[in-house]
Amino acid sequence: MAQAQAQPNIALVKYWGKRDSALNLPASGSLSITLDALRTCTRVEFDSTLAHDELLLDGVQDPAALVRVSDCLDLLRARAGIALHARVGTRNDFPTGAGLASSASGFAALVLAGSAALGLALDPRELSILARRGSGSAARSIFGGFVGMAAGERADGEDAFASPLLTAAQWPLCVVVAITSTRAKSVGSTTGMECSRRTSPFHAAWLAGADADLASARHALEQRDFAELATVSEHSCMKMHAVMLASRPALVYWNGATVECLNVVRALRERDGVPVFFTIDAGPQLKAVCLPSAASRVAAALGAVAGVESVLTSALGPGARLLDNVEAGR
Ligand code: 2P0
Repeated sequence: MAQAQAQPNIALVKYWGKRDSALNLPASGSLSITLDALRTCTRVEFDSTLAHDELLLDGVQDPAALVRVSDCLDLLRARAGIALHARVGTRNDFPTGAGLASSASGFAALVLAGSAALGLALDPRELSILARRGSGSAARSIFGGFVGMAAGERADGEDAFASPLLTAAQWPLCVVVAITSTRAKSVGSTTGMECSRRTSPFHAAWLAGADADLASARHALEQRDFAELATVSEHSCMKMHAVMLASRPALVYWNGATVECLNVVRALRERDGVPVFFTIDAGPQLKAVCLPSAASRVAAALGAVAGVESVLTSALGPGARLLDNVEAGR
């Protein structure tokens, strides 16, 4: 038995599209920040009396999630040469499946707890590769701070893993999340990105621009250039949503409050000189990235937008880690 904690990450240069669905290989690299304030705790216990894997997600059985969890556990069992089934309990202290990257933190915590429970001593790169098999964005939540995800070129995916770029302490930015709906999204990311790959006329252009966006974001990190990071992050976000909107059927992850939050962030920066930019994922929440000195002003402005249910402020956080004493998944 082992327990692990992981946090969601938010991509600044986005991942939307795969080069291989079976191995879950991204078609382009991405760059993310790992949050501190949203947490997933997962407990994995292998038990010889179980006839199949069991999963409780926030205390409730979830057959669809169990299939993905079992597939991921199969990879760990194969590595360990062990056929035992497992009892998995996982809890999020934030809404699941609502564009807050619960699959990222979930699969990062699962592979770390599962590998430890089986006595596998995997290095972070191996954990990242295994987490990627569960969910592409989970490869990044193995690490804290700023994280780069390589698309890789190999057919076996062994070069498609994440690695740390800067620690949270090296550039302590803040993220203000404007929660505009806590309902689970209607089209999940895996289905949505496959729809975009097949049908969006903008998909090829999206992939063609990824390396330039990654280079700009890496340069911004090296220089701690907030303005450059803001420009490339908003551009990557808007291009991804353009790909989604041009898919058939159209993928519209925003609601009215999302758009109003976007306008508020742009006005704060362009009219008032506040160091803040936005990013939005496959869900209606807006994430505003800012310097810590601006966090309370950004939170107040977003909290005043009609339709914003709540606002959550987070620092950047550490990567996935094993826990000793937390009652995860009970
Ligand atoms: C990202 N997203 O880079 C992008 C931006 C959502 C929008 O990675 O199919 O749940 O499990 O690999 O990891 C969400 O995708 O998708 C995601 P799968 P995942 O953060």
